[in-house]
Amino acid sequence: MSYPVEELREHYRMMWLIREFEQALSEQFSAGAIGGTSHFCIGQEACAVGAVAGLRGDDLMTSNHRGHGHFLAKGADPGRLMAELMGKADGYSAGRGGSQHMADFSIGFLGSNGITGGMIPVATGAALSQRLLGTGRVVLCMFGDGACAQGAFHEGINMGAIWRLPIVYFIENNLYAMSTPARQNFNLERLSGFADAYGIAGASVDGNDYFAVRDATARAAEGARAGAGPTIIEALTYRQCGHSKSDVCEYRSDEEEQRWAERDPLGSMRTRLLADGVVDSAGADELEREARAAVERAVDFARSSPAPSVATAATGVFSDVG
Ligand SMILES: Cc1ncc(C[n+]2csc(CCOP(=O)(O)OP(=O)(O)O)c2C)c(N)n1
Ligand SMILES: [Mg+2]
Repeated sequence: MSYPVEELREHYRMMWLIREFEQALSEQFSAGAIGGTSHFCIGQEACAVGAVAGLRGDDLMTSNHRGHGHFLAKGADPGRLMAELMGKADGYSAGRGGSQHMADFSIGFLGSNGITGGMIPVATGAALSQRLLGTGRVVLCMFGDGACAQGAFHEGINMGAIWRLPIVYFIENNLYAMSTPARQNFNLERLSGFADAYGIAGASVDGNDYFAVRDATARAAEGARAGAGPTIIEALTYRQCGHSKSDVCEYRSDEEEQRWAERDPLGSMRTRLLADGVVDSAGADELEREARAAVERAVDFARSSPAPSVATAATGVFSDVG
């Protein structure tokens, strides 16, 4: 499929913004501005941006523990996200949710969740609600290969399939669940093969290729919107970082990491956009600069945001201290 030039430029900028955001976040951890841990999506930017690009603007989305890129691609404000990660009052969840509990219903982002596979039943329920309300909206449900070994995956997808719900189940197969290789976790070569078991459509695509991801997601979303039911998309990708901040990836070989670094999604997107005349080299540099500047502004905003006041400690949480 061919896409408007302005959109492609914007999406290239967004892929860079996500990369720069994660790198800035890592620096903020090192500087002591953020405690705890986080899961970066460096290397998986084409999945986030390509999948969201395959949706209609008012479609819905759910995410997982590796969700900053998903949220930004769906339209989150980088400053408010960074503030959330720093535990500040201007954060999306007033600093209470942090990295794995982000949500903004106003942009159709229903939430992320640290429970592996935890959002699959939630997303399936959201798709049922859209069907009942007759909104014409589709739900994009993003999760990792590891989630496919969870009961929630099988129960959720079976329901989505029997009710032909408007949902796209999107597996970011980055080849590992923590240190466990997908080939040890599953007796299937391709995780889209699960689709056969539930009688729905399935496709495996190059998850480092924005265009392959966008085409597949658009096809699945439009099919779901038209009543054809769910699709399982498996996007093959690689996290160019540890599982979480403290992981030094002893279970991966240098050769494997090098091979995937050569297939960096940002590099191949740039090459493709130059080859197609969407941008020239100076134009691509400018988009990269803009992304960097946007992340610098986000960090400044978050650092100057106030800490939540003690008086609000009991608001916006489930348990009542009173
Ligand atoms: C129910 C549950 N079991 C175990 C964990 C611990 N855990 C956190 S992330 C993770 C691996 C997830 O792998 P995958 O779904 O492939 O996502 P990736 O981290 O590769 O993006 C596990 C097992 C958890 N959070 N929830
Ligand atoms: Mg994984």
